[in-house]
Amino acid sequence: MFDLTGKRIFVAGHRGMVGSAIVRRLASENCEILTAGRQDMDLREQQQVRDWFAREKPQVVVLAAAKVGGILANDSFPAEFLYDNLMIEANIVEAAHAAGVEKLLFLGSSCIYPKFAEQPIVEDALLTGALEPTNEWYAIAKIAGIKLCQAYRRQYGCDYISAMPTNLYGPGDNFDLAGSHVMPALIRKAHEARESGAASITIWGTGTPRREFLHVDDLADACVFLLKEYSGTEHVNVGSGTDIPILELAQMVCKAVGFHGQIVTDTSKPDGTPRKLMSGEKLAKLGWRASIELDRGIADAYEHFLAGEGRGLEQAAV
Ligand code: GFB
Repeated sequence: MFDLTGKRIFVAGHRGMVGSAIVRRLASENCEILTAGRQDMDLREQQQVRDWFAREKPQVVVLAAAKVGGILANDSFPAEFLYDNLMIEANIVEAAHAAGVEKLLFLGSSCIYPKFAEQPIVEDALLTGALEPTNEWYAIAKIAGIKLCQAYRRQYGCDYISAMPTNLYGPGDNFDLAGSHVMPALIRKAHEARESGAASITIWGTGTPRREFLHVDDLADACVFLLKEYSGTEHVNVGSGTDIPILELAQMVCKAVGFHGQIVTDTSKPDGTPRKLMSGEKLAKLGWRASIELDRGIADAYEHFLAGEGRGLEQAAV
């Protein structure tokens, strides 16, 4: 439906895990990739974003820039998670419209859905119930992003679409234990425990919440697929189709890393949503499915960790 050949494509957030995966994936699309560092523009500053778009004239935008973090970071910095994300989205969508961008893909998160949504969660479940409190600020910003795309489509006819990925992991992840998501935290904890000969690792919460994990290279492939093949008002879920309890994930990570000690739970830390398995039916009908199995994905993520790729690794014993 939409040809990327020769297009000037701006990947906002190219230094992050998602943005960098999208840049890698776009390298085989015969297009021109545009990126901007913090020194070029602060995405929270409207005038800077407007000026950059007017100067660089991108034809396609992938909005992968966001303030992101795991359950504790979300819970600890509500103002930043709400303000930064609202500003980034609003500035980019408005500047894209002003600059005549032909196609824009906005990336959200599965935490936009109600805490107790029926599983697997279909796209229609949006705004049908209360959100999970640990990440409601981030979720509200992401819901606003979907609505921005819908509003600009409705009022101006812009071809702006949204994708909602599930919990992501892979190369370039954040391994800072205070801010990270569960996968990089477990990789780091298991690795450091093996290296130091520790008897156990501690995981947060009860270990019973279930999560659906998608390797970021699969997400990047889905993003390119959606840019080419999808044009519609409704957002599209992007997942792997299966979820597992956190304790089981911890066991898989320990096996991949070669740590054979105990896994202890710290129930003073939050569990968050009990389950958020998304329905991938809409995307499957369009013709896309994930291809990286969880065990292979974990091995790949661990290899990149060992290579020192990722953020928050300064104190890690890599
Ligand atoms: O990945 P995570 O931080 O985010 O946590 P959410 C997932 C589950 O893993 C929770 C447990 O039940 C955590 O309690 N967990 C166990 C750990 N050990 C650890 C650990 O060492 N570190 C971390 N971080 N978790 C986020 C949202 O929710 O998911 C964001 O806050 C976003 O808004 C993101 O949507 C995808 O899945 O709970």
